[in-house]
Amino acid sequence: VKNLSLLSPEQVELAKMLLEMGQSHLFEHWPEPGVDDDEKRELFNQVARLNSSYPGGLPSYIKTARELLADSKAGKNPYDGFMPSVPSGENLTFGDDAFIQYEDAGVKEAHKAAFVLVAGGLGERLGYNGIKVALPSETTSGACFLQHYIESILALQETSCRLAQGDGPTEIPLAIMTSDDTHSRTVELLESNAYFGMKPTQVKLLKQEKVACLDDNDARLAVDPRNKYSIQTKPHGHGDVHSLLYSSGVLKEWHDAGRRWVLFFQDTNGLLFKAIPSALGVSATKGYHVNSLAVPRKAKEAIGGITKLTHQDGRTMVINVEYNQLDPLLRASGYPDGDVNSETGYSPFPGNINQLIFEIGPYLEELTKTGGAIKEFVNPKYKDSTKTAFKSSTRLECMMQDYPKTLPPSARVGFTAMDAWVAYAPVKNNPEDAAKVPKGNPYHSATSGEMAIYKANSLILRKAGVKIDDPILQVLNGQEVEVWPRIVWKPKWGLTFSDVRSKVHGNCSVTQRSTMVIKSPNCHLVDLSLNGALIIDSSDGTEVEVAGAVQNKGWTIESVDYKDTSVPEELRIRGFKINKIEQLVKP
Ligand code: UGB
Repeated sequence: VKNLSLLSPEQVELAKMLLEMGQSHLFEHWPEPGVDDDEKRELFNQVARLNSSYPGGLPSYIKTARELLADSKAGKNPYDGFMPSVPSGENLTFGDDAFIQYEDAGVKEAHKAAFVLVAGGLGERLGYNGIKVALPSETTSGACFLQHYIESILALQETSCRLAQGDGPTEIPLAIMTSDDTHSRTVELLESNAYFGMKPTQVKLLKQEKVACLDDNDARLAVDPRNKYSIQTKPHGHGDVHSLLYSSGVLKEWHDAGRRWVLFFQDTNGLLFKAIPSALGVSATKGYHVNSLAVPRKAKEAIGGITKLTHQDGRTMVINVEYNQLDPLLRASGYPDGDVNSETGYSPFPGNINQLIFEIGPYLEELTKTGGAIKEFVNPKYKDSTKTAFKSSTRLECMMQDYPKTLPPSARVGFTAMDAWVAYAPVKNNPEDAAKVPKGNPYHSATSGEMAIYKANSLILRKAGVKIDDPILQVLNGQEVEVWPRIVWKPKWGLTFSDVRSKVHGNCSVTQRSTMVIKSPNCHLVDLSLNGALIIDSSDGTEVEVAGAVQNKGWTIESVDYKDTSVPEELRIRGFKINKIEQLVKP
């Protein structure tokens, strides 16, 4: 009480709220006024931040935490009463007629879209010291993920706006969710690279705040072990993106500007934009309010499964069930073997890749009701079976793909499934963990993420009529991967399959040892026979024709050990580096 005199009227109100919410331990042992006064006020500054950044404030956070902790103690299953089944969705095959039609529809629609990159995670599983969006998506061109994403959005923008002929929005905005762990390094990356060609005003950064940690089942807020005048905090998860888009007013701004779609994506998937146009076309054609991109998923693979859940009371929803929950849910629902591969070699539940497309109108309407609050969960590690004490403090968490959980059954929620080779190759696992992945399951490492880009580009060119040699198998950082020719192109050259097909002519061929980098948006390959390295580099729009035989020593792949600290970390984690021995540069 004596310390109250140190506080502003607003801070006094916060102190009362904390008392009412059973949080007096945060200040009841404080020394007399005159000792650590600034630190005491700082605690209340932190309380104010924690209170304002959570929908419903701290009282709501503490109340939800008590409920979820009680459920967890009682061993309540969040899926109680629900029966899982395989949902139906749109299955696309890259390059066939339906795919091309959806791509065309998606590209037309894209100028009415806005993109949201969730990049607040540190990527603990990868263990990389920098931010993940700064990692090269592949080391042949060296373009980092953020550059690749921005150039892909700009390519979409250019084509889509040209088709729209001034009808509707003329720019595609990008919002990036950051956190204290990633914010300043993301700003630095953008600023030191002139926003990779985007207008700075086109990019909005939304920083997520961490949430308070909890010490016990009564949801007593945890005092930071390093500072008794501070509450310990941890990340709340990517689900924060919804409340941030709402509270910042960004979503409303997009809606008012006539935008129709918002597309969410993750920090390290170099294939994603090959799948975006067609998936957006599916959303527009089918009128999906929520569309999740999915890929075939190996049973027990560490990605969520898209599942139809039917409750005893008749409610149904199509939702991601996280990988650690799908197997127990199936076992409890009459599938004694749990999550197992079917005769196709894959789990019947498509894998969620957390690429989500929402229609803005219904999304904004829903957020106006919920403030963007997403169903949360808690995952305390208990000391013993009495479940009364935790090994370390816990916190509430939320996931962006849980958004449909609060939607009425009338909402149109679907998914679009595509082969993984064209849609999903994230960089999430460190070399050691990747090398332990069961044979046949994807590694999701920097090695596999890069090799997947070469494979996808090679297969796309094959479909466009180029003769591409088969890959060789190589073991890099303990992972056996297919090494295809290192073919990469700028998004402006080959945004869609139709674009690629229109730029390949006659009998072209590429050997496995070859490298091809296409930087020119308007380059045509005519009867090209490549055995070596070829760089086509004129960034203006002039037409370049590359024809005939190209033969040189080329670029080779040299393996490096991830433990070799003389090699830069971003190369070490992929287990190889590229030796640029000889190349032909055109024009
Ligand atoms: N992220 C944030 O922006 N803020 C946070 O607080 C946390 C993360 P992870 P996760 O695609 O394989 C998801 O850690 O959560 C960003 C799906 O839940 O890489 O383990 C972070 O920067 C799962 O269903 O993934 O698993 C990154 O961009 C499955 O689809 C993104 O959120 C899985 O991804 C994902 O964070 C997958």
